[in-house]
Amino acid sequence: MRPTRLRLVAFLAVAAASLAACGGGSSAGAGSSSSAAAPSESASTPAATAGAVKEGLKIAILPKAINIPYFDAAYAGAQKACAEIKAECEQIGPTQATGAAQLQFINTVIQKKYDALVISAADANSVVPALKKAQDAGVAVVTYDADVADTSARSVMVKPTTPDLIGKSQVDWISKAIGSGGGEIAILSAAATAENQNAWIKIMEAELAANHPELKLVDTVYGDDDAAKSAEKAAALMQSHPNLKGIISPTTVGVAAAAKYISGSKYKGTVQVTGLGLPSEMKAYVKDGTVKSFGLWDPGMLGYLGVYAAGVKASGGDPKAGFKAGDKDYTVDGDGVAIVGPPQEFTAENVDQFTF
Ligand code: RAM
Repeated sequence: MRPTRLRLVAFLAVAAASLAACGGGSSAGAGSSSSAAAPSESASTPAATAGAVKEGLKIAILPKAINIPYFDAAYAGAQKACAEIKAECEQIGPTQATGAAQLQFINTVIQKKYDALVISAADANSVVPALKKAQDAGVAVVTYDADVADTSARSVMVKPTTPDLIGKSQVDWISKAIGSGGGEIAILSAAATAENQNAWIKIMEAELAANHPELKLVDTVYGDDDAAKSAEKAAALMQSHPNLKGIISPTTVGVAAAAKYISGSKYKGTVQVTGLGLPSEMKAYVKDGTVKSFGLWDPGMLGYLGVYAAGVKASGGDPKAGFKAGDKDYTVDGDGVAIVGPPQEFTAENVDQFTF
């Protein structure tokens, strides 16, 4: 994705509109028309859009882990949606981003008889039986951010944008940052069990092989969405690959940790860092020159749409037929996936314009 003035203007326009829809706060909305990835938001009402949402629903939001600003931003969007549909919303979750740690929270949702669960799966496989148990107990299950491997374990999945665009954009950003000389690069991911990062890595590998002979992917390591572990992995990459020219980190925790480490090291200026980060966490590193550009979408919209889809399901409707969130209708594809909109590229010039 090339940063164009047009794209930024379009993004900001929709962000302003979504901000109004999300009621302000710390969330601006992502989602603009793009030839690369049309968001599934639609101006006209799809014929099959699912109907009304009951009031008074009890909805649990379960991120991969709590204490991650990305998921707090997603929860802010969820809370806004809960206020609009008059639901009782609560974010619950472990401090470590693992499927095993999420299991006890899924069980709590069943025991406490929540009407709906909106979950970002830390492990695409291991949470599936518990989610099916939740569905059998009458809990409406929707995934956001990171999906499960067995799609029958959830109703709708709310994805930020297409994996293809997210993967290719990150390769584009590292390629621009390193320049035509190319060199060795590595990926610093989140958990090896996460569906979202794994899908993006697969696309990055294919894109590198097909279109970037100047870049050589020499390693992929996992920081498990833990800041300290991610920083250690970034440092270890430099030891194992002294000629490394760049790190792509497709996780907000990982990219901030890698940028912080490189920024304070002798590698600043020779090792480029990019990936998926929050403007609020990354602005220091684009301003000090460690990072030339990075990207993301508005996490708030994931929580916002996730709650609406869950609300429809918990009210007896089928969000797979399309659903309304705020004043917009969203279409859902054959895999049950709703897409928010394209990613935004952030640079030193525009990073201050974003509030998440
Ligand atoms: C981290 C999480 C999340 C991912 C973002 C980009 O916060 O791993 O799942 O979508 O990064």
